[in-house]
Amino acid sequence: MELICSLTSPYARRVRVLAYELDIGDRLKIQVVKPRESSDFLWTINPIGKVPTLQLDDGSSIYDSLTICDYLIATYSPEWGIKRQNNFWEYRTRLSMLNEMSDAGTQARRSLIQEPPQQNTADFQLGKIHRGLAHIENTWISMESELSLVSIGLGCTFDWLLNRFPEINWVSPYPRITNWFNDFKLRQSMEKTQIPA
Ligand SMILES: N[C@@H](CCC(=O)N[C@@H](CS)C(=O)NCC(=O)O)C(=O)O
Repeated sequence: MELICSLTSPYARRVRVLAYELDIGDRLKIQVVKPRESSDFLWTINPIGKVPTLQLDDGSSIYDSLTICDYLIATYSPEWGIKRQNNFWEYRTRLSMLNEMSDAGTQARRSLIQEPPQQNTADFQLGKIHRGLAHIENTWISMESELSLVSIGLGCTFDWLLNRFPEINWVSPYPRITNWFNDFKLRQSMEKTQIPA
């Protein structure tokens, strides 16, 4: 199976991190593309043309990132998933919120690189991310003890924010997330999938 992805995408990184955590990293071939410059190819395997897209050996495709993660867990380590889903709806809601935060970050970046930069639009989107992080900081009780798609998603999203918006202080307003992340980023799965400089 082959993961069509970009090495900077927080959505793709969560799939790559999960693959290492499931100990199937070596079975996942990686094909790096730039989604907006690879439409002819991407559209043949995913009509939406986004990464990550997982192409299976039989030629079929699976997307988006959460569906790919569910597929990898169900196929290679169903127990891994079950143990980590005590409250299924809370778990899915957290995953959705992390997706929305990455979506908001993408929108904010697009607004900021416009000429002239669309600061108000960016601020509106960045507000969603800050509210999301504040919510996590204050209510995700089990963050420090958990290894799940949620913690993998948070690690990938937080690192992506640190990289994409270095001018924003993500650290001091969220000390608990920062402390947790400073440990989490040392996991082999995170180190092997670091965002390229
Ligand atoms: N919900 C999707 C989002 C994926 C996504 O937005 N990927 C970006 C790269 S980070 C992309 O492919 N953008 C190209 C486009 O918007 O057409 C997922 O979780 O996989």
